[in-house]
Parts: sequence; structure tokens; C-alpha cells
Amino acid sequence: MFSRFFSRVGLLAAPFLALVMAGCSKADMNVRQSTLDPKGPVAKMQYDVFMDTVWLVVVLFILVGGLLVYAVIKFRARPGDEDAPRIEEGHGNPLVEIGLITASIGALVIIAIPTLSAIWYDDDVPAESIPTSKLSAWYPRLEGAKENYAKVVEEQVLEIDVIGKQWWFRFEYPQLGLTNDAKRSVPNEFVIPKGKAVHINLRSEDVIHSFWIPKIAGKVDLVPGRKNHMWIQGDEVGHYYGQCAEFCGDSHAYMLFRVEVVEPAEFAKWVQRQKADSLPVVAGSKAETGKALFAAKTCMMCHNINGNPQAAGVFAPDLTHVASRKSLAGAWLDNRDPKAQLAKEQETLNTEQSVEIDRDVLKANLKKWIGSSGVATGADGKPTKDVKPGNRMHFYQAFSVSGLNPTFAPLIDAAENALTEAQAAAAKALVDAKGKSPAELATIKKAGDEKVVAATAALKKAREILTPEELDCLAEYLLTLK
Ligand code: HEC
Ligand SMILES: [Cu+2]
Repeated sequence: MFSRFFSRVGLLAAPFLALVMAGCSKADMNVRQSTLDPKGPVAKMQYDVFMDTVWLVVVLFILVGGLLVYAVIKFRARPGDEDAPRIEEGHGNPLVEIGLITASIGALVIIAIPTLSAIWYDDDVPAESIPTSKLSAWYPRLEGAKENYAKVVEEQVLEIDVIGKQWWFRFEYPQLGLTNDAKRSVPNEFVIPKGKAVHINLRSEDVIHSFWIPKIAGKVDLVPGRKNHMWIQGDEVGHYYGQCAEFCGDSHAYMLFRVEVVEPAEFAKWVQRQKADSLPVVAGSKAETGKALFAAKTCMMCHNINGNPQAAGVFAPDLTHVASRKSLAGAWLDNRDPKAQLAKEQETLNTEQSVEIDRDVLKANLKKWIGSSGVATGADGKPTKDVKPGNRMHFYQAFSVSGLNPTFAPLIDAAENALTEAQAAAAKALVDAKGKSPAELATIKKAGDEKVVAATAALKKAREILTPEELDCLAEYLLTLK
């Protein structure tokens, strides 16, 4: 009897129990992109709206579910009920109906109040410390509040332009002179001072993207030809993880970014570092060879490196400080030691705690990225796979970068044709030589085989746009860019 009851109730209860248990632990919430672990006022406000809704729904669930269970138990069929007279059918109860409609409207109003106030809040400076923000901007309580508003905001908030591109983000700080026009833009990882209100201008240079740092604020789209904006603020120092949240093409899932929230003094130092040029390379080093290759292999057409006058491209991520970033290629490749990072997160129960960059991991990532998409050969001797399918470095057609894009390199086509011809010629020579002596046949076969081997080697060379040595030198050069 008991087990029968338990198996029925258990069937219903198990999923609920699992849900409750899965949701309970605070540590479980602390994954890298958790909206349930807000670390700034904007995310906190949005989290509060979510929780308001959750609690209201829990109350409704208990009320409705409770009534249902009560009715099921109270009015269940009992032995002998078969002979009881049918209960007379009713035609609704106006009191119950009006009551339920009113209660539903009430529930919607209860949700609407925090929702609307959160929308109002999100549209303005999050820092309560700015006196002219919020309602005071609209009501002239402070002297000249309405006129001063724009000025005070400009002085007290940090302005950042975010530009979305397939498939990476570029950040610019117009107030601080860190812009793409000044060749000082910041790709993929940006930095903000703790506790400061940040006004983000969202722009796209191609398709629609979406800007989302779950622990700092909800997402807002970057739409071509439209000026969207949002406010963010980070209240706890740490390394945060962001993501493009709108499908934007092949490598959308690899379009990530990071934000570092630091103490204000640290931020000032970071800005100074961003303005500094790269250091000269040591004469006779691999890095020096790499620097020459950076020009020879067309890298300088797309990338800017301050301190290397040849590298002045504005199309691609600025590489002046590439070795100082914890991630690479739209934050898809992580430049830290994964084991050490995991240990740190588990030890502190905090994903924002970060270990430093690991030079070996960074170097391996640089080689992996630069040599990807078939421009180098892997350990197996075959052309390498795509790290980011369709990425605009290895596949940009408009530039027809002969040094990097194998698909458009006529050299490879020619080498492939030469190999096919050599194979055909060797086969034909054998057919033509039918009836000759075995010694003569062997000589003809040997000559044909040699041509095929040479053509195969030539094709391998043509496909290998970057040799392992060249990759190594390029990586060594980029490692000096801190
Ligand atoms: C056709 C333009 C183009 C050329 C030529 C080019 N790149 Fe890139 N590069 C890009 C773009 C675009 C990205 C960003 C790709 C992404 O993340 O989706 C990029 C990303 C990178 C990154 C990662 C930057 C970061 O901060 O994450 C490195 C390193 C890099 N390129 C090095 C090179 C080297 C070395 C060469 C020459 C062998 C080169 N690039 C040639 C366009 C180019
Ligand atoms: Cu995107």
C-alpha cells in the first residue's frame, strides 16, 4: 500500500525535487555567464524583476495547485458513489468569475510595477551618486538640473563605443582618445573602473549583433544604421565573460568578449599602457624575423601595431597589445593555463577570479589561430582546420590576400593541376611502353614516379602558406606586443 502510494507521488515529486535541489546551491549559480549572480546595479535590477516574477508565480502555483489537490481529494469517488444521484450542473458563479478576473489583473499589475520601474532605471545612469540622475533630471528640483544634466553626465560617466563586426567586438573610449581613428582601439577585451557608470554606444559595421555580459547587464542589440545605447556598471573587481547574443553568421557562437572591472587607479594605468607603443624587437631574434614576416605575409594590410610603422590597417583587431590580453580571436581561445584557472575558480568559488596569461598557452594559441583554415599544415601533414569558420582573416575575399587565403591562391590551383598531369602522364607512359623489356619498363616507371613525387611535394609547399618556422617567428613577434 505504502509503496504503491509512494511510487505514484514519487513520480510527480521527483522532477520538482530535482529542480529545487539544482537551484538551491549558491555555488551552482556562479558559472561564468550566470544571470543569477549579478555583479552590478543594472544586472541586479534585472535580476530583482526576474525574482519578483518567480515569487509571484510560486504563490500562484501553490494557490491553484493547492485548490486542485483539495478538490481532487475532497470530491473523489468513494465506494458506493455509483448509485448516488447526479449532482446538478451549475452555470458559472459570477462572484468566482469576477473574482478571478480581478485577481489576474492584480497579478499583472503587481508584475508591471517592478518591470516598469526597472525599464525606467535601465534607461538612465545607474549610479545613485550622480545627483542629477533619475527623476531629478526631469523635475527642476535642483537648480538648472535639466540643463546641467547632460554636462554632469558627460563629466561623471565613462563613454565607450562598442562596434560589432563578424566575428569580434571593437571597443573605443572617445573621451580618452582610444579610438580607431587615432589607431588606439581596443579589441575583444575592455576594461572599466569599479563603481563607475558606463554609457555604452552600440554600433554595428555589418549585421545585427547583440551585446551581453550576463553578470553586468542584460543584452541590447547592435543594429546597422541605428544608434542603440545602454548603461552598465561593475561593482566588483574581476574578469567577466560576454557573448554576442544574436545569430550573426557562421562563427556567431565564437563571437565572445571579456570585460575586466578594476580599481580606478588600475584603470588609469591601463589607459596609459594602451597609449604606449610596442617596444622595438631585439636584433637577430626570431621576433625580428617575425616582424619582417608580418609585412611580407600581408598581415600589416589589416592589422595596426603602434610602434611598427608598416602595420597600419584598421580593418582587423589592433595588435599593439595583443600579448596582454587573456583571450584571442574574439575571446574564443583562452590564453590562460586551463587547469590553473579551473583550480582558482573552484578554490575561490568565483569565476571572476583569474590567473595570469600563460606564455606557452598564448604562443600555442597564436600559432593555432594564425595557421588555421589550411594556411599551414598540421602535425598530421594535412592542411589545418578552421578555428573560426568563415572568419574574416583567412577568408576575406575582397582583399584577395594571396599570402593567407588558400581558396583564392592561383598557385595552389596550378600545383594541383601539375600533380594531376604528372599522374596522368606517368600512367600514359606505362600504357605506351607495353611490350618493352622489363628493364626499360622499370626505367619509364621510375621516371614517372619521380615526377609525381616532385609534383606532390610542390603542392604541399604551395598549400603551406606559412611554414612551421614562419609561424613560430610570427608568434614570437606577437608575444613581444604587451
Ligand atoms: C584580410 C585581413 C587580415 C589579414 C591579411 C590578417 N588578419 Fe589577422 N585578423 C583579421 C581579422 C578580421 C581578425 C579577427 C577575426 C575574428 O576574431 O573573427 C584577425 C585576428 C587576428 C589575431 C587575433 C587578435 C585578437 O586580439 O584576438 C591575430 C593574432 C592575427 N589576426 C594575426 C595575423 C597575422 C600574424 C597575420 C599575417 C600572417 C594576419 N593576422 C593577417 C584580419 C586579417
Ligand atoms: Cu555577433
